[in-house]
Amino acid sequence: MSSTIGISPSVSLLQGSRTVLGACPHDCPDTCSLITTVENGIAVKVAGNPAHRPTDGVLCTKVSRYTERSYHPERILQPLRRSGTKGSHRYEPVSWNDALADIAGRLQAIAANNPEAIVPYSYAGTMGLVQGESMAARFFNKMGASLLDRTICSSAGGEAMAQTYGAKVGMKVEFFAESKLILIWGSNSITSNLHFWRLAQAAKRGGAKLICIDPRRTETAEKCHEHVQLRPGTDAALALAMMHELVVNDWLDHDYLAQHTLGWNALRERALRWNPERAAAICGVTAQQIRSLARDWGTTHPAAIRLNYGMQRVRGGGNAVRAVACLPALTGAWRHRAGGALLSSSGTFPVDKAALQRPELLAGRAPRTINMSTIGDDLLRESSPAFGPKIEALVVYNSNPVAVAPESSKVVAGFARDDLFTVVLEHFQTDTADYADYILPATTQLEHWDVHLAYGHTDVLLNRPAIAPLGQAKPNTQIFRELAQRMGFTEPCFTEDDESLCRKAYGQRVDFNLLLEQGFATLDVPDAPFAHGGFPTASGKCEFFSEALSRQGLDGLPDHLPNYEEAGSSARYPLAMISPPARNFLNSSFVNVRSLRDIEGEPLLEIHASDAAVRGIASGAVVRVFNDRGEYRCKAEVSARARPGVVNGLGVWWRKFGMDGTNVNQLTSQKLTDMGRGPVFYDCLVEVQAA
Ligand SMILES: Nc1nc2c(c(=O)[nH]1)N[C@H]1C(S)=C(S)[C@@H](COP(=O)(O)OP(=O)(O)OC[C@H]3O[C@@H](n4cnc5c(=O)[nH]c(N)nc54)[C@H](O)[C@@H]3O)O[C@H]1N2
Ligand SMILES: Nc1nc2c(c(=O)[nH]1)N[C@H]1C(S)=C(S)[C@@H](COP(=O)(O)OP(=O)(O)OC[C@H]3O[C@@H](n4cnc5c(=O)[nH]c(N)nc54)[C@H](O)[C@@H]3O)O[C@H]1N2
Ligand code: SF4
Ligand SMILES: [Mo]
Repeated sequence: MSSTIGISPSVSLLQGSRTVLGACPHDCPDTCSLITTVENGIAVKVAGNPAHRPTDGVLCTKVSRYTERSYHPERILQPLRRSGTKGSHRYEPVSWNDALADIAGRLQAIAANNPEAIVPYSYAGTMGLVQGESMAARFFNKMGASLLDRTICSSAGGEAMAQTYGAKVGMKVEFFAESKLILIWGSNSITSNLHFWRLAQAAKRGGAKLICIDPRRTETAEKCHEHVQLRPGTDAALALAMMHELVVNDWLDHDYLAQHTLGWNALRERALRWNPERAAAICGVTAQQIRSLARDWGTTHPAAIRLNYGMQRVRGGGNAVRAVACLPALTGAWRHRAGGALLSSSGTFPVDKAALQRPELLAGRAPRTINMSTIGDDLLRESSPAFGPKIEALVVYNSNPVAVAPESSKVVAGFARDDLFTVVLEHFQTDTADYADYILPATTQLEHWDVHLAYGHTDVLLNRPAIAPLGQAKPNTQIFRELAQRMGFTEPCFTEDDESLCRKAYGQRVDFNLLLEQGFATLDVPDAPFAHGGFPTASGKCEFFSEALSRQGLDGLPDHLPNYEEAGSSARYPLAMISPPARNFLNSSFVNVRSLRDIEGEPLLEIHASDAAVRGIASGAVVRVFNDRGEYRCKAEVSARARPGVVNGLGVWWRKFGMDGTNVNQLTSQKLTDMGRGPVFYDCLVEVQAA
């Protein structure tokens, strides 16, 4: 290999082209290792790295077309200043100098009065630790701006994991390939966790049974041996009834329970109240299905659960994840390396957040926290002692809240406020950029440094820039560096460069030379992490009973909490709507990539034949989907993917590409989950009419 610094010189010499090792930046569990081929300074191809085991040389359709996104003719390549009313899409080019000077001046004026009136808004448009919360966090910490509670995706499940296992940790993903039973629970792996699906296929070839637990008959559900098509928001009831069966049939690992769990007696008592008939009535499946599922779980070894975030986007989402996460301990599944459960592996990564974010820049201040999931309401709030100052400025990066945040009518009204100063760092003129005072051109992953963790495997990845920044684009870090300078922030940490930030992220805990050489480094994690207990909880045990939850006044044991908007509870809005990801988009990213949008066609609502028939809706008809929060037009597809009483509105389209300039979040609510303060996108009642 010699000193290839992640670039292959042999290729470079022979063909005038070179390859550069990178990492997929998108919010996907798989965090693939990328090989970008560059010819004459232009990236011509992005491929999966065959040397990286989790990637296995394969990328999803979206990222194999990455050059189409990076060189998109509509990339924003110079700073833009608004020249029309908000939302009117009228912008004029402006120099970096003028843009930064004006932005710094505006922020300084607000900060002089109260810096908490300034709010950063960001999520995982890139999961990079450097282009995410490093220089940006330093900048907002120094200013004393409001903090952002980054809840929009996984905080209910994350909190549930923390209160059960102690952190977001679980099985090593590669060993799913050796399991004999896999429950794919609240996850459409083929769409959103493709590399896990390849492992599940390997297990299947080895004789494993695959069972999918999902209200939608997804492409994943179709390819499993069984599909338990429950109602949304009923997973805890199902898990408790499984426990009931494990107890009455004594499919328990008594030794594991005694040594490595906390609260078994109490959980056992609770489970005994959940016979399969009771759960069946709630879940909308048969008691026989539940008995069979429990028998499979209780009698097959090794057995594993791949749960994903789909189940936690409802009121009781945290409880649901906790209930499911308990199951492997009942049967001692953790004893085998191919047994246990995995929601997210991100808690395994020893990231030195403080080195990246420098919380000491807060200098003793404790700014208020804004929850990103209620940005609609919060942008419309006046100053008050409880809330703090009215929000006067928003700086958005790595996120598209106008499209992805719940209850869009409020979000749009908030972003449209004339007295709000909004800066958006973006690649494209997204729905959110439409409301910006300034749009600043950001680099893509092909153009900047970054270092990554993953939530679906346990390898650290390094991303090297493959090409120079396009146009006048700058990395997020550089934009915040230059803003910091104009704000007069003189600490040396505001001049640290990206490569140095990449090194800081893991410090000595990961071999940076190895990252430079091969693009990834595998963390040292035991094959069967909890075979002998040792959970990272205070007790060291799997906590069925959580003292911490109990102290917060919550139930210390997992339980079924009905949805806020429970199916059958409203005559006006009788249908439950879920809005899971579309296969060729990644949240709202890629919606503007023509070839991918063409595959998705139009915004779609899947509806069961019986629900369509009573409403006179034919497949292909344009429908109005509505509730008290709003209305959304899309195309109906009468489809066996929908169960009776549940419609599937596939997400997350850019509003401006929708039929009437809206998307599915027109209908979702800003209520929050039982734990983790997360959004409840899939806890949503609607009615549907032919338009
Ligand atoms: N192609 C593609 N890949 C993606 C994404 C994308 O948008 N597109 N999004 C990425 C992101 S941000 C994330 S967080 C991850 C994971 O994203 P997730 O939101 O977990 O997405 P899915 O894997 O599609 O799993 C959701 C599944 O849960 C089902 N579901 C809905 N409600 C319930 C319920 O109450 N109970 C149960 N059991 N199932 C339910 C849905 O029908 C769907 O099939 O995927 C990432 N990968
Ligand atoms: N109804 C409904 N709504 C949902 C969901 C759902 O299932 N249903 N899923 C939810 C989930 S799980 C999530 S995670 C959120 C996701 O919501 P977001 O985190 O907002 O994700 P994206 O929609 O992908 O938007 C990310 C934006 O970041 C930009 N970006 C990417 N890289 C960079 C960079 O390096 N610099 C800068 N400045 N910008 C960059 C991209 O161009 C893109 O516009 O959506 C949530 N919304
Ligand atoms: S989106 Fe996921 S599957 Fe696709 S390349 Fe990125 S990490 Fe891999
Ligand atoms: Mo997400």
